[in-house]
Amino acid sequence: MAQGHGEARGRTGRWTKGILLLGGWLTGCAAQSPSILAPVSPKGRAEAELFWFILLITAGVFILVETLLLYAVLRFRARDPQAVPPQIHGNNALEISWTTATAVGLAVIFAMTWRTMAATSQPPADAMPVKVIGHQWWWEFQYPTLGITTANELVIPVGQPIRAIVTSADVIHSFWVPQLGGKMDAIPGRENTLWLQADAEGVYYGQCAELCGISHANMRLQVRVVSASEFQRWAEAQRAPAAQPTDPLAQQGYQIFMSKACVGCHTIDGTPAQGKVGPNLTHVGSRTTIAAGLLENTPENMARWLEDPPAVKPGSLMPRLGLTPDEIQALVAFLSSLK
Ligand code: HEC
Ligand SMILES: [Cu+2]
Repeated sequence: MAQGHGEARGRTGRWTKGILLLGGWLTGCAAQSPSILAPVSPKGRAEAELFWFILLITAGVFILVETLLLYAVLRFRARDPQAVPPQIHGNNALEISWTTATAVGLAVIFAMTWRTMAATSQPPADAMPVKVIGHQWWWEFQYPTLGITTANELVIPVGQPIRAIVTSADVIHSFWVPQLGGKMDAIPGRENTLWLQADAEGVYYGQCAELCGISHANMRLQVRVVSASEFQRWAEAQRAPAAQPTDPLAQQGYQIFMSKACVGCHTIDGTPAQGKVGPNLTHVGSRTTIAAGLLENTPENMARWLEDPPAVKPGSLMPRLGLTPDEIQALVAFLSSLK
């Protein structure tokens, strides 16, 4: 008796623990990771609401159908295996009513989806344009009205609607920042529009969402949402040409940069380097990460990257350039000075 009681308690305990774990996991997902269920934009909110609405309808249908099914199975089960049940055709009234109910349910879902799409597919007219260009395996951001080009970290003012014009320089990518709303394909030769707008300051993580080659999973991005005044300061700093290196090591790094293949692939505004293959490095020192969110932007990581990019990011289109440790040290000093 006592033993049976303990066993039952053990079982309830396991169930409780299981439910708590599941609940914790679900809320954890919603609260911390970049989840579509923790939206911080008008578009993301509309989409999340649609999701919950459809989930509610479909969960209701599921529970109703499963309950009726269980009821029928139990209530009408064969008690005598030999007996042949009555052979009936069916019930026209029932069949017509559940077909109609299903059609009405689907029509409601269709109408709600249509409404959400219509409300979110275009940004407001006063939106600030930003060109989002997918590259294997990094993101380029151009602000045509501000004359700024940067990479992998999109900085926007809080509350400001953005018209993201999404395209690609090579293969098909997909721009996705879950908390700011749905994905948008980045297709070469085509410009797709996406409404971005963030209600709260903070950093929102994104990721390429279309398999685009070997380092697809290493094609991350951040949207850094800042106050209007901070954005103003950031934009002014970004618009300025590159800082002149002052300390001797950084000056040496500048010379190395300008004499190597770097100039063929990278632009540094205000210098002869005007390459367009890789990220614009004019203010690379102001970014918090390098290599599309793979590495924190520290001197050690910059050195690691310059030594052997494909070892950090498989398939990297920046090749290993055979730099000596001294050259790397000087280049790191120069690049870190480009705030
Ligand atoms: C063949 C073209 C090419 C050459 C040459 C090249 N790079 Fe790159 N570089 C790239 C590409 C492409 C990326 C983006 C890699 C990625 O994130 O997938 C990159 C990324 C970088 C980054 C990281 C930037 C960021 O914001 O993530 C730095 C720093 C950099 N290169 C410096 C250099 C230096 C210094 C040289 C010369 C020694 C050089 N590169 C030569 C193509 C090139
Ligand atoms: Cu991609």
